[in-house]
Amino acid sequence: MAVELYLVTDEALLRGRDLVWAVEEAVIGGVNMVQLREKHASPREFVEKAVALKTMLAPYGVPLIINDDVEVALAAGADGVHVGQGDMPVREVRRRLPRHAIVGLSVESREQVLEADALPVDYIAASPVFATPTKTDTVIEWGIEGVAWIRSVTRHRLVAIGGVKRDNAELIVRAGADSLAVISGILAPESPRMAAGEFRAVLDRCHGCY
Ligand code: 3NM
Repeated sequence: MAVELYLVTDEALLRGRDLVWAVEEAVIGGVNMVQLREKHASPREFVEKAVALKTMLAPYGVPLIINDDVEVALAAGADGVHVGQGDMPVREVRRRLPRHAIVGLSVESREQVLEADALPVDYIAASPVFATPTKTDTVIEWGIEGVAWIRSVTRHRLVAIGGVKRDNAELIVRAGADSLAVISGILAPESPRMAAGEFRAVLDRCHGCY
């Protein structure tokens, strides 16, 4: 399977640009999975943004994942939910969502990786691969070796998140990531379309390199 390019949103990095515009540009550039991550929006704003993104993404066939909010995912008809270790337990998340929903879980320790093997998740996210100013309340820095270790022990799809840039994308894929989750690497540049396209070019060149 081709390596997935997974955009995670961050309102601060939009710098006033429209969310739906920026995400659509990134999709045209090569993003094929999107997570709406809102840390400050009201429930109403969160749902409105989710609905707007879902409406835009549906014709592209790009799934929308909601960070840490099952109610918002259900209200917007999103395709899944991503949770961290302190959020609602994944069995509960799974129970509340439709049968084919995507459930993702961040892993921040070796124990959590091993525990996740018994959990009903569609992917685990090594968080963060590299320390990043975009998320500072982190407890580990997996590094390339950490990604390789996770790959060697988990049965799940593996998403790499945190400090993923064009320059290290190939190394991370070679270490065994199935998906690269990117925030600032795509949303910080002027053109999310060009930035996503540059990641996509690296990933296509690297197709089958793991
Ligand atoms: N974990 P950037 S978001 C490390 O939701 C990390 O689990 C997240 O940002 C999670 O691509 C995030 O700008 C930040 O380094 C990634």
